[in-house]
Amino acid sequence: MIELYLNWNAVCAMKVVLCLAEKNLQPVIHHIDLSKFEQHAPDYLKLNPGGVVPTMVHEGTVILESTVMLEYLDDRFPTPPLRPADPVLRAKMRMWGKLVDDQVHPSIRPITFTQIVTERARAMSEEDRAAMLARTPKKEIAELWQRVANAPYSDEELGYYLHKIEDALDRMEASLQTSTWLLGEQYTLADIGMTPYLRRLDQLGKSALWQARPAVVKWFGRIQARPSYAAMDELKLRYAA
Ligand SMILES: N[C@@H](CCC(=O)N[C@@H](CS)C(=O)NCC(=O)O)C(=O)O
Repeated sequence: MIELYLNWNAVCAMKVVLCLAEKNLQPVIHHIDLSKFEQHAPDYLKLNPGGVVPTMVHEGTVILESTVMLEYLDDRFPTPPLRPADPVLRAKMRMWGKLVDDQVHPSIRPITFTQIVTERARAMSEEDRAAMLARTPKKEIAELWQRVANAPYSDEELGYYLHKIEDALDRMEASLQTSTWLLGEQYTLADIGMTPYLRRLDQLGKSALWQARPAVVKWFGRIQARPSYAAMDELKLRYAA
């Protein structure tokens, strides 16, 4: 049995949802309502001391970090394989994973917070916000709340983060000009890693970012046509308030 703690709207959790769907595996889902700060509940922090989703539990082992979960799933459930066999391509796959974790994810956070958290952050009383922030294990997440509540990101700052995302889109465009998927003709964890971020940008009304990148446009069309894509929307239907 695979247990997955997630929130329907968490981009990194959606990577794992996609991977499970591609492998036709049905996890037991524990929905963590981030808007109610269930990620800070003591029992959840025992599993995930960083107070973030996703968390995966398999055969009594807790696995953290979505990119690590993807490789674990491919190790334990190798059919269909979602990693290339060739070591060079496998290294490239891990480079995509690093790009997502180190560049894309941190850049999309201030954009997401600005668009969808600002109102909530400002509606909270100073006291409630201070208490919530004191409970937030990851200081970079607390900082995002502080910024959108008190010192909104400037257009220049948001432009910097968009530039980081465009850099990733440029890399995608370059790879996809000669292949169907990011690493060639095999759909892999590299494609899975990028997918929820384009979906998020699309939801934030930012799909114009890739309209001038035709290979990315076609790739995203192919991605959306895969049955696994619907698994993310199903979670939204099930859990979005
Ligand atoms: N590197 C972690 C990042 C986890 C992360 O940042 N999760 C976000 C949602 S995508 C979260 O749980 N945020 C909690 C919060 O906003 O309090 C991973 O890939 O698993």
